[in-house]
Amino acid sequence: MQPIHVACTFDRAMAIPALVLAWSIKQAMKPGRQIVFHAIACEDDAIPSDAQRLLNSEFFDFRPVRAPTSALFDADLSQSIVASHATLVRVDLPEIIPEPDRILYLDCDIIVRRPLDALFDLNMDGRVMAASADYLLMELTAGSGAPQSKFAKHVASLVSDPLGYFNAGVLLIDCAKWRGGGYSAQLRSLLLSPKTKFLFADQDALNFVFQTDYKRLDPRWNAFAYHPKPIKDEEVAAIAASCETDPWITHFVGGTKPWIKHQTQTPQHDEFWRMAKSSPFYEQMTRLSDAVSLGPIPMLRRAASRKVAEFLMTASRHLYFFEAQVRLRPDVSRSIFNAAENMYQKEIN
Ligand SMILES: [Mn+2]
Repeated sequence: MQPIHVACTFDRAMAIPALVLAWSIKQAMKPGRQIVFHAIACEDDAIPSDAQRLLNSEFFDFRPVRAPTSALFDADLSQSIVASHATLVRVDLPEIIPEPDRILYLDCDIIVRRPLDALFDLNMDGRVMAASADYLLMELTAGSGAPQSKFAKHVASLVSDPLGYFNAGVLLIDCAKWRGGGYSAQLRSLLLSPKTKFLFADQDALNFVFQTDYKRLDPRWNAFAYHPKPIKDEEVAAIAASCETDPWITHFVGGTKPWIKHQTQTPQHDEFWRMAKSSPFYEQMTRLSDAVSLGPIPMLRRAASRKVAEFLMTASRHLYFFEAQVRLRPDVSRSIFNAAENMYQKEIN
């Protein structure tokens, strides 16, 4: 049986979370199946020198890889809410790691809670890649009468079916088909000279290229740690509930990184810290957390303005219904909603 090949890409800021991710995979796996974890670093000294010794075992092979120089590091990210170039390296994975038939790409803001065999061995129905649809976007675009968010509009401009827009934090790649289709080169050139605004950098580029032509994963393979409440759309509410009670892979999306204290708390934070604590990287993780978190006063200020933004979003929804009732054009609610959304994005990123 071929080994399970997992890869993640990161810079210094995400190296320790990547090691906790590797540790979580090791804890979740049943002995017997070989795991190769390709840790692709964008700086020479990003990975602590003892990581390999601390992680390797009979069934677990931690392989540090230095990302090759790439034109992607010159991509202009000023239009994007993604700050780091390290994430872009994922589009080059099948070229950087030549040997496997399949690669499971995972973001570094993830912990794995299930053996990965069922995901890695999945029947991909001949598709180049598999991913999970962004179910929170379904809530934003569902016909609930809420003012359409900037994010939902952005996605509608990018793909023909917004409900098929996928989150690229968990990607299963058929390497032969990927290489045969020349996708790395295609995505690189899109990212270097975008034809449209890529708010989410390579995730947008991937969606732009594949549209709905991918194998859909069970959402529990990419369960978001945070769900806004209440969720109006019934289908989305059911997905969110299943992700909250039994996430197979937990993804700390957006501003919910457990090691950044001023970001949003989630029900999965405790489990993240239990995992970090059981790993050999706990001290490094707490040091990282202290270094990147705001002190108590700015933290309170942030929490307060997050509440204001959330209040404005809710208020704009009610105003929208009122405007619809009296047949006004829903411009006031929309501008309040957009202002609140901008404010919120600033707070959580
Ligand atoms: Mn992520």
